[in-house]
Formats: sequence, C-alpha cells, structure tokens
Amino acid sequence: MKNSLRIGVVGAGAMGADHIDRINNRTAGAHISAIIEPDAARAAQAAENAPGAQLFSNIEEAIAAEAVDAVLIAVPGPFHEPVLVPALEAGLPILCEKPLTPDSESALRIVELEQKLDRPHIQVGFMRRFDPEYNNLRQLIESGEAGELLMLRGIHRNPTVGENYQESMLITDSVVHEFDVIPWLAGSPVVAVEVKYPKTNSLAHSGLREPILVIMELENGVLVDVEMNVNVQFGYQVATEAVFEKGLARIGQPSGMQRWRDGEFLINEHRDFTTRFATAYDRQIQSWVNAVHEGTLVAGPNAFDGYLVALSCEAGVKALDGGVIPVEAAPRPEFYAKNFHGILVEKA
Ligand code: ISE
Repeated sequence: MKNSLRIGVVGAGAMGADHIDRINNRTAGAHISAIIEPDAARAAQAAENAPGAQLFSNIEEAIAAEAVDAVLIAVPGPFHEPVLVPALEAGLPILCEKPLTPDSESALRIVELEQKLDRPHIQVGFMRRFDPEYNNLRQLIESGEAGELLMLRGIHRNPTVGENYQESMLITDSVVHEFDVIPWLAGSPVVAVEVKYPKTNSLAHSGLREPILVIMELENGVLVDVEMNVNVQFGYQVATEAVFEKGLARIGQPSGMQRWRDGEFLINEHRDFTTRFATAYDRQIQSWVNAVHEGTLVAGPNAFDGYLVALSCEAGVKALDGGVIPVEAAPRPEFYAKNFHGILVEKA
C-alpha cells in the first residue's frame, strides 16, 4: 500500500458527509485529513465520522497548513469556482461534485487556468459513468454488436422536490447528468436541445411546470428523449433504453428480491440517488484515488467535459421557453484529448 492520500472535503452537507463516510470506510489508499466548512456546527458533526481530521473554515487555510494532498469539493455549484481556483493554483488534484461551475463562461475560465498546469487536475463528479449498467451499455454501443445506435430514451424520476427547487433546476440540477452521460454513451456531443411540456402534474409545487420531455440531438444523428419528472411520488428511477439496428437494450430497471404476496408482485425500488448510484459513487471515488496515486490524477469526466455540460445546460434552460436551441462548443484542446472511460481500476 502506498501512503494514504490525505483528502480535504470542502463542504460538509449531505453529499460531503456521504463522501466522508465513503472515503474513511470504503475506499482503499485514502483518508479524510481535513474538513473545510465555515458552519462550525456542521463541521463538528461531520468530524465525528472523520477521526483525526483538522477543521478549517476555508480552503486557503487548509492549503497553507499543508493539511491536504487532494481536494473533494462538495459545496453547491455557485461556490465551486472560489475553491477550484486556489486548489488549482496549489497544484492539487481535485474531485469536483457536479456541476463544474454554474455557467459556461466560468467553466471556460477554469479550463483556461487548468491548462497552465502540466496535465488535467480536475475530475467532475458525474458518477453515472461509474455505474456498472451504464458501463455495460457503453461497451455494447462501442462494440457494434447490435449494429448502429439509433435512439436513446431516458427516464429520470424523483419522488418529490422541495419548494426551493426552481423550474430551471430541472435542467441544471437534474438533466445535467444526462448532458454528461448521454454523449459519453453515444460517443457524440449534444448539438441541439428542445423541451416539450406534457400535462403538468398538479402535485408539483406552485410555479413548477413538470414533468418535461427533453429532446437532444447528437452530432452523429442519434436522437435522445429524456422524461424529467420530479414528482412521481413512489421512488427514484433512472433508466435508459437504447434502440439499435439489431435489437434493444435496457438498463436501470428496479432490482432486488422479488416477492409474490396477497395477490401482489413486489420488487424493491430505490427511494433516492444515494442508493441507486451507491456503487457508482464508490467506484468513482476509488478510481479517482487510484488515479491520483498513479499520477494520472483524473479517471473520469474532466473540466472540458464539465464545460460542455454547462453549455448544454444553458441551451436546456433557454429551451424551457420554447424552440430548438443549438449548442456550439469551442474545440476540445489537445490537453483534454484523453478519452476517459470510467471503468474501475483495481484498488491501489
Ligand atoms: C440531484 O441533485 C442529483 O444530482 C440526482 O442525481 C438527480 O437525480 C436529482 O434530480 C438532483 O436533484
């Protein structure tokens, strides 16, 4: 075993706390050495699961104290850039929860700053690339075994959302995942986005028009539709159907024990993304830690991928008001050319 990687987690909210538990209890070759959180009560609570971790109220203090070898950013998206900049300037490897930043302009600033380093240092936390079923589907598409991919049909359903969930968040907080994983699956970028409204769910809180149907055109001609629904009431579902020239493939169906009882057939369904993507999160963090040990630093979506997602989200938010909105990206710099597959590498 190489030296254990000292990770500083920035933000000890629900996602940060989940990563603290994952890194200290289920990840080889790493531990939490610092919790960077301005809210003292939240920091103290998170520290209970991170014995020996030092507490800091900002990233600059943790860097000055030489308390971290790598940083995991789990604060909300609008606060990413002020953490990414000093972490990049200190040359630290970074795992940044989605989104990279909330808009393409700031994403491009990060991409430009990162290119001053010798290689990419930022991995963006689009964990679906590490889900075993998504990996299987990608391999099937790449293999050509079922012929050409023609269409992808996605469902993305949440049980309910709070009053703070705004209409634009259907795109920026939820479909943001499809904007990363669909081009990765199909091997082709999004070139246009359209949104259609079915009948609105009366159970959605006031002002939220949902569900929506998001239609994405990919450069290679594959057409994608995604039902984005945040009020299904019963559980959490993320599934994809791929339509090929020679057959179909489906991933993300409910799984677990099946029961027949009192005239009913029962099967487990997820209640939220923490269980649906538990394996993906574990594999994402382990692969990142391994990449840092090996010196490649990034084992998944990089900052340029984060910039492309930000562009698609901007188009998606515009498309909420109607029209087919084009997505026009700057060319991918050579610096970001490597195609990361998100396939698990063995534990370090
Ligand atoms: C949440 O923030 C996530 O990232 C989940 O993966 C997504 O399914 C959910 O819709 C978002 O609100």
